[in-house]
Amino acid sequence: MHAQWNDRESLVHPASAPDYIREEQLRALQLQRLRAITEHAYAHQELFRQRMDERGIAPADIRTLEDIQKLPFTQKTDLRDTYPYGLFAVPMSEVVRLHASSGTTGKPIVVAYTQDDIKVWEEVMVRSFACAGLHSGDIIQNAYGYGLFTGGLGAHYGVEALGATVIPISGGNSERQIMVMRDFGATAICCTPSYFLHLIEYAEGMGIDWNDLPLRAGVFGAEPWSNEMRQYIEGRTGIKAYDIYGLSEIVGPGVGMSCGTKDGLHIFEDHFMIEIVDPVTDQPMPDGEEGELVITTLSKKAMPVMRYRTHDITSIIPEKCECGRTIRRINRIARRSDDMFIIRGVNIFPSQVEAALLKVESTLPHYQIILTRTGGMDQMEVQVEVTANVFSDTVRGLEAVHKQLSDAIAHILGIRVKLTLVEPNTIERSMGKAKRVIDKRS
Ligand code: DLL
Repeated sequence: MHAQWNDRESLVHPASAPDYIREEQLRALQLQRLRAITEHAYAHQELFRQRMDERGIAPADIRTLEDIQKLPFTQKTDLRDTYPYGLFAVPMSEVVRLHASSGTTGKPIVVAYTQDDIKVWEEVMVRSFACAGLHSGDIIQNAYGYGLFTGGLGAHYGVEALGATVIPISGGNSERQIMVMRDFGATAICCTPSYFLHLIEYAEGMGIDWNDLPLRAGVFGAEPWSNEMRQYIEGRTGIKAYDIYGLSEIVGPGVGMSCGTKDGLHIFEDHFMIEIVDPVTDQPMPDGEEGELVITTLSKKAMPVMRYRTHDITSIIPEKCECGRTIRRINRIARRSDDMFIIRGVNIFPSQVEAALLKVESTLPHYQIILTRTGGMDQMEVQVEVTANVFSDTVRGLEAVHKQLSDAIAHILGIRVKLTLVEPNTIERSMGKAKRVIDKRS
């Protein structure tokens, strides 16, 4: 019989060893890598060198991990302004792969990998899958989109490096997804949580009983999703829903991953150094306090990214994890600092609306927020799907659900907003990242 590894057993995948190393060893390794990558970026990235010179800082000034605070930040605009290849730090002959992220506005950003960078990416993906208790013998359906988006190929090569079986189905064509899931006996699926919600409905429409499928885990990420959403998915399907985090600028998926304890995401700190800063003052925040996640790639050669401002809001969990991993955790990323909008002076994040909606039964977790401006005032409408039986209920029944939802939203947001209940399948489904906010203000 083959040896198997998983989260709880003492036998772990060999690639996961750094997840368990002693803290002092980890910090020493980080410092060594931070110094090397600072030198590499200084020598080969003009923008970084210029900024260092302006500040009068040299790579040799990095003597401790705290010295990272001396380094300049990198912003998304830096990647756009140097489009396409301006931040590459190796000759093109060493670049074996490009990916790109389109974002919502303007030019895409382009990211590059050397052969070694790809190996690191595979390694952190193997470690991510191991966090979900997956191993060789598992059949993993990869429904992240293949192409320039990092989700598809990132997960794909991770599954292969794990020694499990990958089904490279990519996103979309829900009927085929369900057929393949059932007929090929998928034991895990990778996709965005919003696409999985869509698959849940689809499967149930096809008369599938989740208990009849071998599917036991979902590796969901690429967009914010709430803990309530996780509970909903797990309750509805009986699978375990894991949270995988990453971003194109850093590597793609595999920067962090939740483990069996489900409390936060472990960051693969030997390759990614994390800081939390106050998004306004740029000052470091103590562990446990919320701020913007800043990430430095410690080993990426083709395109090192120093102190990247992710705009993702989270905090470092100070406590050690029960799973035994020594690498630190951050809290689930429920929002981005640039997701926020202001209605009647109140700061609002889409994730707050999601949490409110999922507290009330008879709503489906399909919702959209529509922002409009009338007479200089911003207005917000929440459209949410409710189950078919609510719709076929009496007017009084419908009103009761409306009131319950309206109260739940008002309770969380602190203001009342327009709420519209819509029939199932009214809100457009996404194959990848869901579009929660439709901004019609400009
Ligand atoms: O979404 C990479 C990825 C692919 C991650 C597949 C996980 C799974 P980008 O398209 O560059 O890369 O988008 C990165 O998506 O800054 C977060 O705002 C958001 N995001 C990614 N994962 C999560 C998550 C990929 N688990 C941006 N929770 C990031 C919350 C997430 N937000």
